[in-house]
Amino acid sequence: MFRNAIVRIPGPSVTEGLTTATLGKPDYLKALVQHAEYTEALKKCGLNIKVLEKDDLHPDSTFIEDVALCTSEFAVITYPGAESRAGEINGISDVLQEFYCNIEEIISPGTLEAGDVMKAGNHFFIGISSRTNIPGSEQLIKILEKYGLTGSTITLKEMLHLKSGASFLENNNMLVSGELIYCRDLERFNRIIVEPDEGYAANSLWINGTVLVPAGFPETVRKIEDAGYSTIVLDVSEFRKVDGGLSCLSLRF
Ligand code: CIR
Repeated sequence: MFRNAIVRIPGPSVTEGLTTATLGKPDYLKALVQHAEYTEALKKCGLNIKVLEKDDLHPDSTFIEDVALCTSEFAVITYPGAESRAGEINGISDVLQEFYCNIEEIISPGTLEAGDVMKAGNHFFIGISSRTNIPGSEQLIKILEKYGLTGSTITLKEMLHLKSGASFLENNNMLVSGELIYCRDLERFNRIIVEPDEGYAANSLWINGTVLVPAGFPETVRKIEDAGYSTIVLDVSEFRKVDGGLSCLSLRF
């Protein structure tokens, strides 16, 4: 169960966030409204929310998931692989100290963005991507092992982050899409396949028994509900324009 979440309000520069999408620029005011609705949904799921002020120097800073891995016992400050995102970690340590005694960090030459880290029980899958490298993954696995946990890597060819294409929904259920559908390492889970035309919805978010799903993907909502979950559908269209999904918008622990 999660108790807390940390979110960061997007700044106007979110319109300049890194992207591979061709959906146009985000509308800032709409992004603010969608962010507020997202935060409300987390509250509805029972989480206490810490809201961080905008960091307009860093266009992608609202995607706070990438700069830290938060577990029940410890947190890890990451080392973002995207150069423009490196400065986002400044100040994160102070925030995490309010919640954690044990704070670890990834250091250069390791790079790691926590959008590439998917927890499934006591095991953590780490995507090797354009943002997360082998040294970063090795550092994280060592940290995990120090706390009695395990980690392993999955090499990505197409996805931005591992969780762009897979989401663990607890109870051994996992949403998978695209290149991850036939991934051997994920075969032991009950895989719920997200069809190509709904691929964005593979980044859905389990919070204490409820699954947040992006708006516009009815087939995936149906599959998640058929698996026994209640869902909350949220419009995150403005974040999608800069490759952001539901998980990226918060740290949960
Ligand atoms: C980026 O490219 O870094 C941001 N525009 C989107 C980050 C998405 N984060 C995530 O999937 N965890």
